[in-house]
Amino acid sequence: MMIAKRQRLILTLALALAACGGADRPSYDGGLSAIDAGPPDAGTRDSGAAHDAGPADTGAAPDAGLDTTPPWVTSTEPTDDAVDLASGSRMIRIEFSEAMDPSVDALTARIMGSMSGSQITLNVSYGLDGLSADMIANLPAASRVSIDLQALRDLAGNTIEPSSATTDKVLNFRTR
Ligand SMILES: [Ca+2]
Ligand SMILES: [Ca+2]
Repeated sequence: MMIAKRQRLILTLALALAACGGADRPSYDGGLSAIDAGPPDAGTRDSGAAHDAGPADTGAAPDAGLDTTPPWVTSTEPTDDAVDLASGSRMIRIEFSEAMDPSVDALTARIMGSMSGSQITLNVSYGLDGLSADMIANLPAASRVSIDLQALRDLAGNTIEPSSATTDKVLNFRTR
């Protein structure tokens, strides 16, 4: 009687353990022989981490998948639509919601007014964290300047979306 009861208990434990070890068990990483502790997902396996919805990689860390969130501009200096700015050499700074692709290293400024219709190329220099971009522009007097920001993109290649800092994705200002 006691033995039969014990066997039933063992069987129940074995069934419970089998139910625990399903698709959620961490798997070995093919690249670095480390256990991938990340949650499994519906993505495609690659040669790196086992549970990975993103592009092929060789890292051991689980991959959160492709970044499809567009970055946006959080602030600019000067602010969009600023007027009455001093002419001459000036630092322009743009700050972003996430790190940006530093390979986009030039923007075009269109200038209307005293130098009507001219364009200048601005060399873009990013902060170490990629969250800010600086450029120096030599601004003519009595001009309207517009810098199109649509070439900028995050590290996954998403272009910027409108934000309160730049509703039209173009930084505009005027010099006196
Ligand atoms: Ca993004
Ligand atoms: Ca604007």
